[in-house]
Amino acid sequence: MDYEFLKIERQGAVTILLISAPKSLNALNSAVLGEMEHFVSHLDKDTRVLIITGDGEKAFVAGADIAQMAHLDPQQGEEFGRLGARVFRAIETLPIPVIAAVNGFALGGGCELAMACDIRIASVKAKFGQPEVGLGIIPGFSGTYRLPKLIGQGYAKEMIYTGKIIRADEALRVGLVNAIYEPEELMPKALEMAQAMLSKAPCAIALAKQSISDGYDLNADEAIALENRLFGQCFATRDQKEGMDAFLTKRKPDFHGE
Ligand code: CO8
Repeated sequence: MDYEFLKIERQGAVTILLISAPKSLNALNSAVLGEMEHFVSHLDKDTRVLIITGDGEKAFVAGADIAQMAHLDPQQGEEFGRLGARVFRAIETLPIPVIAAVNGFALGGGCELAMACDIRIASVKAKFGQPEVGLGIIPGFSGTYRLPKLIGQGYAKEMIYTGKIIRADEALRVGLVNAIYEPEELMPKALEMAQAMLSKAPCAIALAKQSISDGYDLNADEAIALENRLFGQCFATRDQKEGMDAFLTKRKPDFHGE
């Protein structure tokens, strides 16, 4: 499918998804979200790491599209929120690592998109925030759920109640991003991280992701039981046989994600 608002680049087993709606700083309307939903559900099986970034120098994603939201009624608002939440959840539950390379404004739905990714790295020029209350709405693409989990309730509530916009160094300090880089270094660093993941066993990464993500909301006994079960599943994979044989025979493993 040809996309109007998405650009897709391939670098080996790494796919780079650029959100590209330049007239509105890559704001997410239902057309952009619809394309994202299609892209995620048709992501080819050869992709082993997905990097999401914003097209252009200024914005990752400047939020949900305010012009589209302005005239929604309560039911339409709920439906729009559901659409975004569904797309972001599909990204979050992909069985591969997803890295957000936050190149500029990540506001509202943009910050929420970054939070649905496994890992966030950012340009020093990036800015983050949940400014929704200034528009008379609340974060609607799962931000009230994910932000407190990532940075704790106290600071999440401060950000959401004040709508304040924080700089990249503050996002790093509070743990919203893993690292910040000069703008020109952002994509090379994202690709470097992706390469490190590509050298490891895809099955193991997928199971680790499932254990971390699904285990997070369980109690300790349930989370540990889940890990036990997924750990056991590793031994049903060829990747495990290959990884351990390679170690014992002192050679580099050749993983196939099987
Ligand atoms: N929606 C629609 N258009 C946008 C958005 C947006 N979120 N952000 C920017 N634009 C447009 C501007 O209107 C402008 O268009 P035009 O050139 O036609 O006037 C163009 O992009 C460029 O923007 P600016 O001229 O404003 O650029 P500045 O450099 O002056 O400012 C900012 C950049 C600070 C990013 C500014 O554009 C801004 O504040 N944008 C809005 C940020 C925001 O409030 N985002 C949160 C939106 S709400 C949200 O995301 C809720 C998610 C959950 C939804 C649940 C559904 C029910």
